[in-house]
Amino acid sequence: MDLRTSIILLLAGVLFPGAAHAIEKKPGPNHHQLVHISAGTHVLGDAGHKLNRPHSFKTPGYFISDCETTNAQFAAFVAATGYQTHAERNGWSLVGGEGSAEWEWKRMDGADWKQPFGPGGPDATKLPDHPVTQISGEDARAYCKWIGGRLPDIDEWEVAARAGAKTPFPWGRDFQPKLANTWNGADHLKNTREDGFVLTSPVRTYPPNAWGLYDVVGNVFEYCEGHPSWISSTDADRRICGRGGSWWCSSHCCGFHNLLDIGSMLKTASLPNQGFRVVFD
Ligand SMILES: [Ca+2]
Ligand SMILES: [Ca+2]
Repeated sequence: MDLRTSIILLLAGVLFPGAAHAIEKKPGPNHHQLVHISAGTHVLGDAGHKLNRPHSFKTPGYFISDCETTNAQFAAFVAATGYQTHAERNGWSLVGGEGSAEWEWKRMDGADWKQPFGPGGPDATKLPDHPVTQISGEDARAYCKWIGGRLPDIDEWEVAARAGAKTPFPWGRDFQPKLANTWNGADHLKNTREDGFVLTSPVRTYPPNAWGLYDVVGNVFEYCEGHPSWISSTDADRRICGRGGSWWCSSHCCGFHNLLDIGSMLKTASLPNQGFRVVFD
């Protein structure tokens, strides 16, 4: 890769007191903007969290995309390779949204990454800066392989998403509905639109974390490699983890829109709230 280094000085201290520092970003392939995560040992998890116990993680360092992979980026992959996603090969996928019961996902014929909610719904080709969705974990891996990267490990994701924070959210201990794209409202029958979006939002809409990563909480769940110890070896073979929650998550349903929770789903399944970001060594 021919990567030119640029320095972006982000006044992160305005949003995250005490966190102001120079953030090094460099352009990667296919218009990715990469944040360098330095070598070091990090303490992750939380003593009060059942699924993500305190543990230390040592890394030699890596680069990670500053935002979720977009429809435009995925379209370039498809144009170059002719790749067909799981949902395209199946001819259907699962959809949900406003007007649904809690946890309700319905089969929709014709739903795929280009039409994440099926024919007549939003057209992803007209939303180039929204995160790509309706791609399976294996589809995401195929994109990463094409571009010379890989998915982040669950701990690599947490190091980058926390950016030094010890709290459940990049901005502190309490959820702030206007700082991330999640589900606003008491249920999925009605969205109160407090954060401005019912479904996905353009990447980089909300303030970044202290290291310049956007949408680590909300917008789309992000596929990660590796599994916590509580996932059985059988499940680990057929499932893939996801982190950070999504536009679909609220405190009443899902609730994984934070820096600590770790979800998982079948690695061949696709959803309209599931995406990924890329890591480069
Ligand atoms: Ca929202
Ligand atoms: Ca996200």
